[in-house]
Amino acid sequence: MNPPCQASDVVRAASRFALPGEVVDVRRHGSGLIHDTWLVTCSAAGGVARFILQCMRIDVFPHPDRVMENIRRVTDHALAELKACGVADAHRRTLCCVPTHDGAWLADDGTGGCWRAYPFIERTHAVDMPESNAQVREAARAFAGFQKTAASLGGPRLHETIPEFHHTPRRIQALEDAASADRNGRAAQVRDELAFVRSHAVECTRIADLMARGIIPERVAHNDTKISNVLFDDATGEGICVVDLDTTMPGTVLSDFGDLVRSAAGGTAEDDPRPEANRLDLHRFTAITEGYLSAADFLEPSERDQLAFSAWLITMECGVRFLTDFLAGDTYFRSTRPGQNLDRCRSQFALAQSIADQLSELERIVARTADRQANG
Ligand code: GN1
Ligand code: MG
Repeated sequence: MNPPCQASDVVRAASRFALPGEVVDVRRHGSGLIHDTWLVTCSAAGGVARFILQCMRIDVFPHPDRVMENIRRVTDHALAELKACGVADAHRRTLCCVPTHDGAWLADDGTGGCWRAYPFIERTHAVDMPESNAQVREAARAFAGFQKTAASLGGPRLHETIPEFHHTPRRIQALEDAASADRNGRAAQVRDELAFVRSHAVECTRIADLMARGIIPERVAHNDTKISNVLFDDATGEGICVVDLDTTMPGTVLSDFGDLVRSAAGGTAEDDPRPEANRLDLHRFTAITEGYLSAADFLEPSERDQLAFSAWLITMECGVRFLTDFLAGDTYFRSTRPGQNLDRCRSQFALAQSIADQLSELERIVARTADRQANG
């Protein structure tokens, strides 16, 4: 993990990008667990202009140039589609990259830091915890819209910036490896969590198997659809832009639906130390399903049938990843207190259990919503 950046590093990095005027303010931004993200305010003709600058984690994304190539292709395509449809505020509805003075998309700061810049989309906000059913419906619609646009991207297959990112069986294998190595002497503390994973290891192969057999199609997916990765318009509440595109790459759209349920339909923050409080809210799940299906008209029946299951799977997988990082010594997910990754893991496993307990009802909600939408 890179050491956290200082404000002076951000100002130095900002000087490399084609930003207007002088930097007048820099401050940390957002709640991401990977990159170091800053909001940079510059003086500009007639006022100020704001930008997001990010120092990327090279240990997580070893080929940042490929990440940027994917993002450039996907966002250029989205902007062209929006313009072709005559959308007036097209620049507020997709991320756009800001080049460096010499026309590159990344700036290496000479001390191992690798930076990129985006215009900040004004008059929008993001949330870590959803505030209403209407808001999660909007988030789901926005992610489905993003998938739909990405589906018409021409050209070669996007780079796999993190191979097998949502291959759950491989994630379980990595957990088993970390448990056997037990480099930090923590395995004894997590016997119950390891037993929980082992008791579900067979079900965790389902989507990987269906993809290997060609029953679930490979599509461009966002792959990191936490609710905090949607920007909502301040005035209308509409989910207008999807951000955090580093993992946009080939995968299954089921991961996106599942991860939105995980992050927006449970009862608590991801790291809440009271795991039992993280229970699936059926109203939130219904709203996500309605929003998602209203825009995801490309889905095949084989995908629709696995939507509810995929919410369970991605929640398990995320818990597995937090547990792996706890065993490995908290080197992947940024944490601010000891035991935070274990709390995150326990909270995910509690939510997964709550989803499993209600799975038949969730499947009925998906089927009913699809029928209603098909019959107008
Ligand atoms: C990470 O960067 P951020 O916070 O959006 C992680 C996701 C996890 C998420 C859990 C590249 O996302 O896969 O679901 O934390 N991103 C990467 O909060 O590993
Ligand atoms: Mg992310």
